[in-house]
Amino acid sequence: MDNTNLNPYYTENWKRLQANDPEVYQAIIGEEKREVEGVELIPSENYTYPEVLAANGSVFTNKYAEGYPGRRYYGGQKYTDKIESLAISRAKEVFGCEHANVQALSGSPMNQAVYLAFLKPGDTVLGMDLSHGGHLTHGHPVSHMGKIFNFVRYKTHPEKEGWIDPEEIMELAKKHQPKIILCGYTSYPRDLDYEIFTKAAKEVGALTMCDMSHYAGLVAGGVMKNPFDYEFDIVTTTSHKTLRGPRGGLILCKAKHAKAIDKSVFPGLQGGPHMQTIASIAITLKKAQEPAFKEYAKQVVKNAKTLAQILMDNGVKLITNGTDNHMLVMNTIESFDLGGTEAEEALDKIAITTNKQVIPDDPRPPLKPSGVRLGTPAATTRGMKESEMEKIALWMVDALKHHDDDKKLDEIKKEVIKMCKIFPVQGLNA
Ligand code: DSN
Repeated sequence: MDNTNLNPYYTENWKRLQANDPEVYQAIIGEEKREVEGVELIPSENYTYPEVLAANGSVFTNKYAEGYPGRRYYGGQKYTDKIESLAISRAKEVFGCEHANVQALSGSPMNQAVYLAFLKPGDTVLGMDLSHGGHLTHGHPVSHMGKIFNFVRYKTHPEKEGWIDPEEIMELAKKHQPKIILCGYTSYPRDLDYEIFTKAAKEVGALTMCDMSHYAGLVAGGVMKNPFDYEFDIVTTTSHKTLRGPRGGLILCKAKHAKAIDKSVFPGLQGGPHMQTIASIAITLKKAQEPAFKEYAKQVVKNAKTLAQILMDNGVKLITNGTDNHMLVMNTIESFDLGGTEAEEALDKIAITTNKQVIPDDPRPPLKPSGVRLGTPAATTRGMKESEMEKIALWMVDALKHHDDDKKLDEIKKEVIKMCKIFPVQGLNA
């Protein structure tokens, strides 16, 4: 096929959007400017590849493809089959697993599909408590999954510097006899000892499941442990965090679980897969195999460790006193006598975007928690390294100490914006 006409066509589409719906167009341009102007430190966010932006806005949006490659309920699947098969084989190569389902619409349906594949209502799952690092879909009582299934929660332990306690996992497993033992997290700054979970699962005959959404890119880049090296049954991950892909979900598993997982995703839970996302996932997984991605993953961790060290040198209290991954959880009450919401707002004022975060057993409510969560994937994507992390840490400490001083915050913001100009984001306009 001759692709030479594609570019003018897509440029023309942007012009049409600008002319026909200027409100939406301006919001997109505004968001692009916001993302480039300041430092993005939300650990679950990243700048995706320009190739992914192209594929995500492509004609695959038009196509229904219910079913799986070679077994669809609609005609016209020559190209959808090609890209879904590519995404599946690349996922298996990147993560060393026997089966991959790439159709989950995002993180929540991805985890729901796993529970619904293997559990009956009322069955027990052992997962991490949300304030200690778990996710809503790991069975928080407000989630539908938390109502349908019986989630028992393990915690982290202050007397062990905030780490998971292996004995607690084994005790809870023996006591509650879960069908699934789940690990993985959204706000725990450490790598996991997967044997803790596989041993407990073996003892009680449970399946092992890991939600590595936050750090899948670091697993792909070889800087964090891969749960499949520990014989995990099922591993889930979103594709848009450290992996840098589109907003989607992957369910990876042993071959013996393939049928149950595929049936659970479709027709069990979802209808037509988002083929534009699947095309983008295929692109992302090709990139994840390039040597540059290994360098990226290494730098994400180096940057997080540097950010953590400079913050701690300046009196900041971090959960577990450091990080092994891309993420830091700062106790802002203890460090600055400032709630997480107020800290997030002060950092917004200096063009550093973070998110307020509950800390383990937080006495404060989720919208007014005691901490802030930080991460280095996006800043690393735009080329920032240790020396920029040092500057960012010192600006943050200064801003949080002087959070009431708008003039001071404005001065820092100018410095932040000046630094960001040196690090353009590939494919985005400044
Ligand atoms: N909302 C994501 C995060 O920020 O960690 C998890 O789904």
